[in-house]
Amino acid sequence: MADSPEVLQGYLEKAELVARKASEIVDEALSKGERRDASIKGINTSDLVTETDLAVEKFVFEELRNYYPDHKFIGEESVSSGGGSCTLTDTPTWIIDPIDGTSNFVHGFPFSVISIGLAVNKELVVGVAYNFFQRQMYTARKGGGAFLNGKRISVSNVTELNKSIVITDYGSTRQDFEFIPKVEMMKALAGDPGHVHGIRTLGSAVASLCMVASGRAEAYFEYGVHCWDIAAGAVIVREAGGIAIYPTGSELDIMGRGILVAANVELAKSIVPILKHIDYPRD
Ligand code: LIP
Repeated sequence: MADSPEVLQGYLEKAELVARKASEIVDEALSKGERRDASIKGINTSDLVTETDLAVEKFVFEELRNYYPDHKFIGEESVSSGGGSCTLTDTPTWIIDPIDGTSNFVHGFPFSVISIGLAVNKELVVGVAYNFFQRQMYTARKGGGAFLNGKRISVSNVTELNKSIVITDYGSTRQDFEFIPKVEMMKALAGDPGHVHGIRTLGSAVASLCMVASGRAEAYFEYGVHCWDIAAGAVIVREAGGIAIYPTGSELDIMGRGILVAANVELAKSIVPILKHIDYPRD
């Protein structure tokens, strides 16, 4: 019963409501000009956190906990501060990135997303991603299709890599072991052998996934991402007709620190051999 369409639809509607309410916290911070008050939370200046990230995560946790006291929660800021668990069990688990694209938020670059995913029995079943700059609400639940502001979306029908836009990113840690292969992968896609129409970096994994889901880019891949960067967006891509796998071509492992999504199998098959595996510790 836990997976019935009605139950999943109920989860989706609550998550959407909570994301909309949480965006009021962001709007207030933006109106007060607070977005630039960022602290460095990681090993370098590109890994940022703001008071707004923390306030949104707290709000989303509290609201969803009121509805679902028995569910579990994984949130970027709770885990990063050492105060939260990052373990996926069979219990329904909400996986939250309060602001995916924090550096974009700080700069006003309009790709920042409140991201709420849900896994049941370790399977991703609900995704809500709200780009508060662009007022774009992406929603999906397993078996129910994907929507942008209530309108059905679907992936691109391009199957050739050299007619595609591919999104990827540098990530925020940028140590040599990861940075060098990431740049090499971009080179191989933009030049020989890929010759794609374009490589894009948006600074938000969730926004990138939504671009593929809505057919505005053909594929996105990234190593180094965490479960909260990809949980909601993976559901949205799949429900829009795309595929979400691990960059080596195997099944997506949500805790495995990597993702490849593509509009179709043909594109995924062209991209996988060009990618280089980067080994990160699991979430
Ligand atoms: C960011 C991602 C971005 C990725 C960064 C970082 P944050 O999330 O979405 O695309 O490249 O490593 O994880 O930290 O802004 O929530």
